Amino acid sequence: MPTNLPPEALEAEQRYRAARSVADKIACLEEFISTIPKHKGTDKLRADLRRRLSKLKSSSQPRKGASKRDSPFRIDKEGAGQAVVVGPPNVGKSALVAALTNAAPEVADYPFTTWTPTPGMMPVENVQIQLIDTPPLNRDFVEPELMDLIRRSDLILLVVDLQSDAFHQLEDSIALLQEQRIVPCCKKDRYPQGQRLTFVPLLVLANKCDDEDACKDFEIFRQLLEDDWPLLHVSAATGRNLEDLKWAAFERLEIMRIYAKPPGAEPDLSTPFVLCKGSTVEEFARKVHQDFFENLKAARVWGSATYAGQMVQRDHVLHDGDVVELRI
Ligand SMILES: Nc1nc2c(ncn2[C@@H]2O[C@H](COP(=O)(O)OP(=O)(O)O)[C@@H](O)[C@H]2O)c(=O)[nH]1
Ligand SMILES: [Mg+2]
Repeated sequence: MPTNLPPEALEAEQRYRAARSVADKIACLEEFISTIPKHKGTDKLRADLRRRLSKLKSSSQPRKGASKRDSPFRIDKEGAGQAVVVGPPNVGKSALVAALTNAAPEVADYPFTTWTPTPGMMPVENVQIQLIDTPPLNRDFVEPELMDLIRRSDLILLVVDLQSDAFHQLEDSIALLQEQRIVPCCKKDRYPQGQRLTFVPLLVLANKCDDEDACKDFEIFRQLLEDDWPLLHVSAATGRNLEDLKWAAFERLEIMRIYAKPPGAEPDLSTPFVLCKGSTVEEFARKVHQDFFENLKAARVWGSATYAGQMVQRDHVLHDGDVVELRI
C-alpha cells in the first residue's frame, strides 16, 4: 500500500477493512477508491481495487442457474395431470417412470441415484399423464423444493418395496409428508379445518411384486395396514398391473374426457378435452372457446344423456366419454 495516500483515503481504507457484510464492503470500497488521488503512482492500486470491487459485486448477485424459475424442481404441468412418483430410496421409482413413460431416468441398485426430478409422459389411452421421478424422501435432508413440487402436484404416487419393509416405508413416508403439511386427500376428515395443510390425492404403489410369493407378501402388507389406503401391487420389472396403474392414476386425478362434435360432422375421438369430474356443459364450452361460453344457446349430448343426441341445458353434468355438440 503506498504510504503517500491522503488521510481521508487511509480512513476509508480502515472502514473497508472493518466492513463485515458484502454490501458494506462494496460501499466502503467504492468510497475508498473515490478518495485515492489519480496519478501514475496509484494506477496499479486503483486497478487492483476496482477488480476487487467487481468481484464483490458479482458475488453479491444471485447466481443465474440458482434462481427459483430455473430450478429443476419447477416443472410446468403438461397433459391431463401431474403425478409425482415419491418414496424411500431404491424402491423402484425410477424403474416405474422408465417403464411407463418416454423418460429414461437412471435405475440402479444403490440409493440416491436420482438427484433431480425427471418428467415423462405416460399415455393412458388417448390422454397423457405427466409422471415425475424424484429424489428419495429422506429424513436427514428434507429438500424444500421437492416438498413444494409435491404440494403443487395433482397426484402423489407413493412407491414402497414389497421385498423390503413396505409397511414401515409407508408409515415413514406418510409421517415425513405430514411433517411438511402434506396430507393425502383420503385422510382429510381426520384434520380439523383451518390448519394450513395441503391435501393431495395419493395412491400407494407396492412395487417389486414380481411373482406369486411377492403377491402373498402383498396380502400380508395389506392386512397389516389398519387404514384403508388406495393401493395397487405392481412390478416395474415384469410389468404386472402397469395398465391398471395407468387407469388408477386417471381415476385418482378425478378427470374425464369429453369430445367435441361440430354440427353435422363426426366427433374427433382421438383428442378429448380433459375436464374435472362433475363439470357441466357450460364448463366444457368455456374450455372449447370463450365465444361458445358466452353465446351458448343449447347443446346435444351423446353418452351419458338419457337418449343419444339429447338436448340439454348449460348446467347439465357431463361424464367421461361424452360427445357434446355446442350450439351458438
Ligand atoms: N425385482 C425387482 N426389482 C426392481 C423393480 N423395480 C426396480 N427394481 C430394482 O430396484 C433397484 C432400485 O431401482 P430404482 O428405480 O433406481 O429405485 P429408486 O431409487 O426408487 O428410483 C434397481 O436395482 C432396480 O433394478 C421390480 O419391480 N422388481
Ligand atoms: Mg431413482
